[in-house]
Amino acid sequence: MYHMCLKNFLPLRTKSSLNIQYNATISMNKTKEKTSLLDINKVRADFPLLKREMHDQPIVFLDSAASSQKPASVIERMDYYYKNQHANVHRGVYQLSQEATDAFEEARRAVQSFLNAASDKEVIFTRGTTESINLVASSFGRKYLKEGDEVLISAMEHHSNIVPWQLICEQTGAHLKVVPVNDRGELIMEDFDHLLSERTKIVAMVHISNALGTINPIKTIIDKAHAKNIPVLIDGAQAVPHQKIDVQALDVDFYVFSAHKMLGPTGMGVLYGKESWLDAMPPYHGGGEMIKTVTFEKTTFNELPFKFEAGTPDMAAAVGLHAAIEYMEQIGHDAIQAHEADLLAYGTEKLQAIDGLRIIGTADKKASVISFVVEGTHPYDIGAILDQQGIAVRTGHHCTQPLMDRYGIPGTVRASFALYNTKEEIDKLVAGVQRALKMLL
Ligand code: C6P
Repeated sequence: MYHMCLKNFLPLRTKSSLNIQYNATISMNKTKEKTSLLDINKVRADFPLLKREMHDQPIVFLDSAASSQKPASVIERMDYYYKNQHANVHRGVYQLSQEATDAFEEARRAVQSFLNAASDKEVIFTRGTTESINLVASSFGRKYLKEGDEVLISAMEHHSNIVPWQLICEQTGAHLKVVPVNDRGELIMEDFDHLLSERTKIVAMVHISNALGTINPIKTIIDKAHAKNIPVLIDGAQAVPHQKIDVQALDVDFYVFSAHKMLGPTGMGVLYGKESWLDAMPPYHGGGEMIKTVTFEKTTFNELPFKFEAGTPDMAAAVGLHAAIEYMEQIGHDAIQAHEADLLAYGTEKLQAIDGLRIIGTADKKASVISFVVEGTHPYDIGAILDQQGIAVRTGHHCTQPLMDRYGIPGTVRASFALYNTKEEIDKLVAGVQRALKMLL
């Protein structure tokens, strides 16, 4: 499976012969019993950054939807990689390169298992959700889109799931169609049904909205699209940190996410794609690693997944993502989900009790994101005053400008909760907002 020339030289090597001993934290974690309840003090102790102070107060980090903090096991794993395992992958005949390659490919298999993908060929490493979507839009679009075809997205998409499709539509003459959302921030499924037509060549929808927290009915969307032989891409950037994803049970064609929102490193993302689609699609970037043979007349391409991984990949980030997966699985998806649901219910109750505060996004099914506006104030001012109290929230349009236009607002204040947040932190947020409103109104 590795680079052609390597195959001829390397002896088969078992994992145990690598004798990797980096991970005191990870192996300790592996032996711990999985518990259904999350031990919040232990979890917090795993995240070095949470010990920081901000403006002379313990930091209250409520911006994990933008990027989560990292447990020590992820940081240490990457440190170990650079100190002990680094060499370029798939290229060297020497032992160190093979060790780096093994660590990198083990990370791919960890992602395969994390998503329950049928094969590791279906796991493409990218720089993040944005690059994964650009890859599909460009590669799928160049092959399958033509004048008059349609790409179906929704009104709650992140710019990353709008702009790449606009670019390919401009090049091919295809059109972008948009499923609207209701006042609560839910997709209007009757409109989805009407917009899904024989002209639709691909559906691209967000699993969980970063701005509203809405959890979309993606299984229904996939089934309805498949009933008309239309493939579906799901933007899972905000879903993987919060819930178990099973790409085979979903029968999804493409599922994309970023490592940095799920406790892993920045600059690393995943494109899951069904092998049949990835096989049929042309390469995205050209360069080293993605080729089989090159002459000035013609290039033939490498097999999956390497066909889509041009150039030297980010090996340290891949092993960091592997460590993040191990950490999340050790805590357990059920425990993470239960903890975050508790925080969401608590935060919603407390925040909506504040006079004049309006939550944007009140869907029945929500993840741990609370976006809000307060009559007579600008989100930026609230965010800046919260920052002075050591509370980090995101303010603005959250890269969903069309969605903000839909609600007639310039942006929101967004608090997003992760497995390491507490109700005490939500109390601080509520007190902080009240203090801000006293100053602003
Ligand atoms: N949303 C937020 O604060 P990248 O930047 O490629 O890792 O992820 C892009 C992206 C795509 N889809 C969704 C649903 C997202 O939430 C994001 C990133 C961050 O909400 C930064 S804008």
